[in-house]
Amino acid sequence: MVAERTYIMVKPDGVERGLVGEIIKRFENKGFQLLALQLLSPKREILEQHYADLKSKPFFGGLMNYMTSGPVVGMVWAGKGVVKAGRVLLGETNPLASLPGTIRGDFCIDVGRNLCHGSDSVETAEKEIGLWFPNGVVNHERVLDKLIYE
Ligand code: DAT
Ligand code: MG
Repeated sequence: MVAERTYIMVKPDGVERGLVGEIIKRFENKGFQLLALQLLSPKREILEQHYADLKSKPFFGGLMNYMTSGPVVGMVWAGKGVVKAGRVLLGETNPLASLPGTIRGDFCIDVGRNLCHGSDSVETAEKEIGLWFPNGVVNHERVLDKLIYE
């Protein structure tokens, strides 16, 4: 029923700190639908593609070291406006600028340890979903949708 999808990833610090369930819970509570979920230790190559637009940034090396420091949990969430709303749930890139009530606002401090990733546009989301889930995701019409959408 709802076509919009986003790629949400719990970064190594979030996995290590045991915040996977907390982050999933916020997307579930909102009413978004989980379409895919994986725990994996990402290779540099996939991260270089994922963060291709940041390659020239001075923090790129640090970002690569951080993102390869442990396993990540990647997810695909679907729902009306999920790309933008997903980023609202995550908070600002800089956790100190994130309001309480957001994931980054509630659980972290440094931009280089900001716990989670969320796609920044519908186009980017589809690219990221293709990159991280090359075998596709489930396509399931939820019974619950009748209670979430009018
Ligand atoms: P976002 O993750 O909010 O989409 P982004 O795509 O601009 O932000 O950057 C990707 C990640 O790179 C971000 O989550 C953390 C890191 N990063 C961004 N800006 C940074 C900076 N100024 N210093 C250190 N790390 C930074
Ligand atoms: Mg980004």
